[in-house]
This record gives sequence, structure tokens and C-alpha cells, in this order.
Amino acid sequence: MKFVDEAKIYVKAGDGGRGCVSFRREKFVPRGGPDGGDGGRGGDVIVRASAAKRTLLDLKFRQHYVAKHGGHGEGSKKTGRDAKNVEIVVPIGTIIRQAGSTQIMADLAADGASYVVAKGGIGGRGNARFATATRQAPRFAQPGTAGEERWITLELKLLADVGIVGLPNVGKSTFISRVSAARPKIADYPFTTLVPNLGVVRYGENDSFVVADIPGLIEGAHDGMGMGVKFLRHVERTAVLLHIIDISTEDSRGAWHDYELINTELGFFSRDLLAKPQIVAIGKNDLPLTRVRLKKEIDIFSKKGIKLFNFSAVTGKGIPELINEMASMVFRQRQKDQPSEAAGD
Ligand SMILES: Nc1nc2c(ncn2[C@@H]2O[C@H](COP(=O)(O)OP(=O)(O)OP(=O)(O)O)[C@@H](O)[C@H]2O)c(=O)[nH]1
Ligand SMILES: [Mg+2]
Repeated sequence: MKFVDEAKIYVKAGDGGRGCVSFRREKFVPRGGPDGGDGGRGGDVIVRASAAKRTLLDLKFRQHYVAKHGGHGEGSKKTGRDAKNVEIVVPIGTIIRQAGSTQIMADLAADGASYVVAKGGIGGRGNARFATATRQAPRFAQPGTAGEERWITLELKLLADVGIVGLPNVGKSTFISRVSAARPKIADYPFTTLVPNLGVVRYGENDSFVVADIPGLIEGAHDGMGMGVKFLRHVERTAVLLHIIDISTEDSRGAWHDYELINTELGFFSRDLLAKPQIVAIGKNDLPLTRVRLKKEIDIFSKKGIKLFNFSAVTGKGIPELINEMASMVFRQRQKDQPSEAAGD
């Protein structure tokens, strides 16, 4: 199964500056020779891969990337200034195509890899360059060449940073729909989610991370009960698991019971998955029974040394705290993976 993030952007490199037509004017030199300087280079638009980025979310908020034109040449053989390049930072693994084409322009597979998606124009030559023995006063210069422009598409295979686990119907999909643009199916019956959903969560100005919502697990899932456990492989490489528990129903067997049940299934699937850090949270804290039971449940978990979060995907209460907690664990893990990129972008 592939989860793909996509963005389509317009890139325009700067045009080269005009060459200059000019003649030397000095005191006591009646007819100076040509001294028009060359135009400067237009800026390139460059796409660069960085481990500090994980999604293409930023590019969905800004679609146009335009580099400046080169400066025009001036008299006294002064060359126009070269324009600065514009750099677009994307995650490692981003694939670039010309919009509407299937052919790959570049596959930025390594940290720091870059590709010029629009080449800046070359500066035109000034008239000083065109003087010859027979043509001592050229009255022309070259214009700069145009910078390239095109629409490109960027594509990235997403890897989940946070995996959401829990019994069916606890509100996993509702949570992901609240914190991201993902719109998975939500319903008040078990096994609504049949395939994993991924959502990109925006964090602060420049950061984002990916949350995966997988089908609910039940007792015996490792034996094939319910939807089974095969979907757990989608969260095997996440930095952290978000474990959601629902205590809102009459027949709830208590948060600790459900917590252990799910962890038993995770352990059957793989010891590594069970060893992964977990954020444990009670959902639906807007419902009466949840509210009544919450304090006692928090005490029970706290005695075991576990911080129990709580939230409502309906009112939004507790969601910012959860997002902060997820972000801090995800970014800590990224720093461990990429010590050289610790400063981010
Ligand atoms: N009151 C209230 N209801 C919620 C909340 N979150 C989810 N629900 C409801 O709980 C039901 C189940 O929500 P889902 O998000 O589909 O649950 P899920 O965990 O994804 O379920 P599966 O995909 O079947 O495993 C739906 O009727 C939701 O509207 C909440 O915070 N408060
Ligand atoms: Mg669901």
C-alpha cells in the first residue's frame, strides 16, 4: 500500500539582464569607444531535499516560486548583478516531474540532493563586446535570454510518524479528521476503517508530521479475529504510537483493561512494536460517562507511571496538548535519526 503526498507548483527563473549600449565619455577624449557592460544572470529555481522536512504540506500553501531577473549592464563595462537563486526545500525521497508528464525529471533520494527546475536566463552582452577593427562603434547590445518557466509536480511516498491504535469505535478516525485534512469514513459501528488512512498534521510555521489511522484491533486479532493485525506493519516504523481508549459506554471494562488488551495484541504482532513509546489518551471526554470516570482512570494509570491524556475530537478539548506531545516525540526521534540535521530548517 502506498500513501502519496502530492503538490503542483509553478516555477519561473529570472531573465538575464540586458547588455548595455554606451560609449566612453571622458574629458579631452573626443570619441570614446564602446563601453556597455553585460547583463547579469537571472536566478535559478532549485529544489533541494532535506531531512528536516517530512511532507509537501508547505507547497500546498504556496504555489508560485519566481526568481529575480539579472541586473542590466551599465556603462564603463559594468556588468549587471547576478540574481539570487530561489530554493524550495522538500523531504528526502521527493520525485519531480514536469506537470502532465509521467517522465521523472529528478528523484531527490539523498539529504542535500538538489535539482534546478527552472534555469535562469543568461545576461546579454554589452556593446563593448561587439567592437571590431572595422566596426568601432557598435550601437547595439544583446538582450538577456528568458528564464525557464514551467509547472512541476512533486510526489512523495509518505511514511507515518505516529500510528494510532485502539479498539474499534474509540474515535481513531475522528481524531485524524480533526488534526489533519484527511477525511476518513467515520461511523458509530466497529470496523468502519478497513484500510489505513494517513493525515498530515501541520505544526508551527514550518513543521509537519504524518499520522496513520489503522483499523481497530480486538481480542484475538493476532489469530485473525476482526480485521486481524496485518495492518500493524504500517505503524511498525513510526516514532510513537497514539493509543486511544474509550470509556464512554455503559459496558466499558475500564481503561486499564482495554489498554492491556491492545498491548497484548501488539506484543503478539511484534515485541518491537510493543516496546515503542506510546501516548495513551482517553477520547470522547465530552460524553457524561467519560467525564465521571476520568479522574479515577488517570489515578490508576499514574500509579503505574503512565501519563493519561484525555481529549474530545468533537469539542477539540485536549487536542492541542496531544499534538504538542506527538510533535515533541516525533521531532526527538528525528533528531536521533539525523544528528546533523538537529537544527532543522
Ligand atoms: N461524543 C463524541 N463522539 C465521538 C468522538 N470521537 C469519535 N466519536 C464517535 O465515535 C464513533 C466512532 O468513531 P470513529 O472515528 O469511526 O472510530 P474508529 O476508532 O475510527 O473506529 P473503527 O474504524 O471502526 O476502528 C463515531 O460515531 C464518532 O462520531 C468524540 O470525541 N466525542
Ligand atoms: Mg476508523
